[in-house]
Amino acid sequence: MIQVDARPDGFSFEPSSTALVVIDMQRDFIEPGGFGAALGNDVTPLKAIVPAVRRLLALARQQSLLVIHTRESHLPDLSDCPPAKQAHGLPGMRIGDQGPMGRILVHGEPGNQILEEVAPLAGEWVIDKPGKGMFYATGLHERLVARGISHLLFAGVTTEVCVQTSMREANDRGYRCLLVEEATESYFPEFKRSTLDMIIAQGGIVGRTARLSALEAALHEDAP
Ligand code: C5J
Repeated sequence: MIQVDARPDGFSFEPSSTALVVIDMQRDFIEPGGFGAALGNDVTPLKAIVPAVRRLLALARQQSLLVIHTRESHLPDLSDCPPAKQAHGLPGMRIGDQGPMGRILVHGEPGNQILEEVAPLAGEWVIDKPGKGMFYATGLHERLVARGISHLLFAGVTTEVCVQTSMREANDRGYRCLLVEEATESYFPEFKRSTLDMIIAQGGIVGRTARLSALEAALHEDAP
């Protein structure tokens, strides 16, 4: 059993029943010249977590954890995008509109791809999700149950939207969750801080958070 020094208290997991979930590390959210930047967001803090996500991926791969990557992604005909979701956002910059890197949040478009630096390897799961959360309309829960996964380590963007939604959905479905603090980011620093605070409040109401170094130390201590 791996024991991680986490907040508000420890997080224990068996690698064989744990998956790393990397949420939406997509060009449109992270690269200058993408959809996120076109909305007026500073993408610099998001780009800055790439080395931490790479370290986390390396660690997970070394330990043979299941690795899952998600993309916020809709079918080209938007049949999987409820009108209420499509109606959100600035006019001309909504899901399916032409953005700076192709149609916004549409499967197969250049901006919808995962950054090369953190790209999935063969055999890793890639989940295209039409929601903010990773369980809505993806069949992921059934796949995780079939695989015997009970614990999830989270990374990715943005902390308060798709990461937090996925973590809450996961906790409701019975998974124990840990968010790796340096491997997640928001366009709004105060939203990231608040999300971490929300997760660990009230005895860790939806999970735990930990520094990447704490996870690395725990896994290396356990190494033969
Ligand atoms: C957003 C996401 N922020 N991946 N998506 O719309 O968090």
